[in-house]
Amino acid sequence: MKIAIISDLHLGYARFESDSYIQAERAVDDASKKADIILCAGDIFDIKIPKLETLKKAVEIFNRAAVPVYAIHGNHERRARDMVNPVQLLSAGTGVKILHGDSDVFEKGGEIVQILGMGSVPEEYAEEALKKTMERFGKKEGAFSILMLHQSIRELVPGAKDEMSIEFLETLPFDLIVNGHIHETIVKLGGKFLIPGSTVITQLKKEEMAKKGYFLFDTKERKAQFVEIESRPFFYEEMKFDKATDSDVRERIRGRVGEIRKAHPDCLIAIKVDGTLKEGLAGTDIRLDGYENVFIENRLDVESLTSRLEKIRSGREASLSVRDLALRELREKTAGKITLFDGAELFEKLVEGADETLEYLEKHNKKESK
Ligand SMILES: [Mn+2]
Repeated sequence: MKIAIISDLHLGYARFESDSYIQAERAVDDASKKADIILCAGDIFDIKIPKLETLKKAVEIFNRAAVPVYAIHGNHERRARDMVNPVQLLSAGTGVKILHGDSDVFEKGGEIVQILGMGSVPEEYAEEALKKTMERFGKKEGAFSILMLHQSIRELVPGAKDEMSIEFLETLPFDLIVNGHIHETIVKLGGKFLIPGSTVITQLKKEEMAKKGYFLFDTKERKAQFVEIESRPFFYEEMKFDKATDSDVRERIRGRVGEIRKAHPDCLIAIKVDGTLKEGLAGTDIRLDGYENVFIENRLDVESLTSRLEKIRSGREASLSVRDLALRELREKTAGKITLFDGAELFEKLVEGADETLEYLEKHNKKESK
């Protein structure tokens, strides 16, 4: 039997809304031609309460599926126990079957597969919830058993602690475990644990340059094949600058965007700009807007921001007040630039009052003209 595993369609994802529909439709259409059943591992919708237009699109896409579809809800669709989530609504309007804490059996040509699903639960309860679900699960003799989840995985997500672990999953009595949530394509446990990744770009991260698609698992061969779907090309670039000006940055971006666009006119581009700017320029001074489908992460000037924070910290250690810190900063900034008066002194006089300020300036003016 052939089983298609699709995940994280994120229908209605606002930034790339039409991509979310088109690419999900391609995955479901293609899978329904090649597979006997389709498993949808959560985050079919991008938000808990989608627009009616998104729901309509979802119904249209899943009504085209020529084979049974089994789904669970993801964290993007998870709602309180007595509330309706959008996957339930989709299920009511199509043939999609929901398997939250529940299993179902599908039989074809004498071969039986049994699928147990558990929709997204808070990560810290995931292993417990799955153990409870397993207690209720009546495993069918002779069936090829599949577990479908939508959870984060300790070994795969940096900084994860309380998440479900692959080590734990390995101990479970399933022939295949499929998972959503993680938007990258991942294969573990010698091909027994599969994460197809999302069908649409959502994070604009370097890893998302990888092709989008779904898994097609063959129960006879016990092997999965990743089936690519046509998706909008995505490029991730990093640019490093050293004492750059506004136009240095903008020209380099324009040049590179032009190059990429020549071969891929409608692609998405993410650029991380990093490094230092010419003295006096702050990262926020650089105008980086005005490009369509180019997403720029501006990390310019971070060094000086770090050193500024360092200054505040060392000032705090010397137990200077915020006012003293500001005055010290002002004195340093104006040093050598203003000769007529001392910047910090003038500030103090301004705080005292207009008369005091004028008196101060007059005094210094006389000194200067001498
Ligand atoms: Mn997701």
